[in-house]
Amino acid sequence: MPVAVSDFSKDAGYEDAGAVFFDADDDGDLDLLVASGGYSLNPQALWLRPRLYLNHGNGWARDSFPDVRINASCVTVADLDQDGDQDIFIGERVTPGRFPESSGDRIFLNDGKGHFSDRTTQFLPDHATLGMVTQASFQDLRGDKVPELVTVSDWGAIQIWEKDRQGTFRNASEKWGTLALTGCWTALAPADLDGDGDMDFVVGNMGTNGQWYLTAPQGMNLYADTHSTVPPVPVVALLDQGKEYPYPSRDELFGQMPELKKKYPDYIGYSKATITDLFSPDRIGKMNRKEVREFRTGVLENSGGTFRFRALPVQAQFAPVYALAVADFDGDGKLDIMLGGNQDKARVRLGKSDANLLQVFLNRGTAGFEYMPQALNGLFVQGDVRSLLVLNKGSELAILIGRNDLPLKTLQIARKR
Ligand SMILES: [Ca+2]
Ligand SMILES: [Ca+2]
Ligand SMILES: [Ca+2]
Ligand SMILES: [Ca+2]
Repeated sequence: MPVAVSDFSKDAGYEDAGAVFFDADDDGDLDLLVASGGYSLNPQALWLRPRLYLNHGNGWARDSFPDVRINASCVTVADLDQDGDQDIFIGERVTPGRFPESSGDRIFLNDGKGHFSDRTTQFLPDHATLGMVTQASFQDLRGDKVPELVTVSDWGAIQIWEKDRQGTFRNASEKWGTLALTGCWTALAPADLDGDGDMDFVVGNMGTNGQWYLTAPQGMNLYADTHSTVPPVPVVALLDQGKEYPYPSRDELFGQMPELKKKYPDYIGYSKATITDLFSPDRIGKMNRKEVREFRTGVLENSGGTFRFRALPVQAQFAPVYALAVADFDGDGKLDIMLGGNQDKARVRLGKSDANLLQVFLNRGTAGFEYMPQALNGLFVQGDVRSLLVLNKGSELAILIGRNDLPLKTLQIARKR
């Protein structure tokens, strides 16, 4: 079947951040929604518009979609109003130019024919508290056929949102035990990992092989004045024995906040300064504060209404994870985990991460996940992996690997029996 690509080609200039195939117009074929991003763009830029492409059998054509601008990170669909058609959630990574601010997440309802309307204020009025969303998934965690919204975020918690009686999504993270799981979460993959019938998740994080963790394994906070119109200056504070020390050097910070120069005329004074020395309680109280207490990539195990976090083995923590895949790689009937990641373009002081050549962790049941040595898994995939997709082909698995600025790579894995 020939597929016309003209509308796709026309839109090739977008920086796509998330996409999903689903039957938007209920005609039995899959349509495509694509959301894009761009941190340095004007928040009203046309490049931040999500696009709906309808499948017309012999080709694809861009169709109408609400005219919104989102610096998107992810797109996911589910029937949110139980009327039989698929509705949409688009997560926003961060407001363009205003890290760590983010409030652009949206919910769109389907009228059954592929016409969508922005219903965020009705279904998700508290969406600004989702934080800097990186991935989202709708899953029925309570077994009542009504999906819950699960999100992970950068500098924030793993969040679970349940619908209340009025049909509005409300934050239920405390009940589910994920409120304190703050991290620089990058990836989320739902799967029933222990085979007990309920949904568990793999969650990707920055790992423990970075300068931040090595300096401050207890965690860190992030402060920024986001209430004014000037671009915020985010300040990372590293925790040490209950005190918070600014991560930026004196020159780095004072380059952005010259008013502090008078207070700390020399380096020695600055080296002992804590966040509460730098900023008044009044100013701190008004700041947007975020935190990270968990650096590790791991598994969220669903145990009847609460989630328990279990970190994956130390090898999983060698590099930041940006892509997850779950499949039975060794053919023993239990779901295993593949991790991809790395970060080549990092700030000089933080250094680049390239320790992940694609890793496999085999499911050993109650014994947890076991690292499969690189020499045995046969994988040697370099680069910044940003997406992993596993296609089941009987006795073989095909793995599609999306990397930054590199061509798509495909691997075939023959499952051992
Ligand atoms: Ca369709
Ligand atoms: Ca619906
Ligand atoms: Ca389970
Ligand atoms: Ca397995």
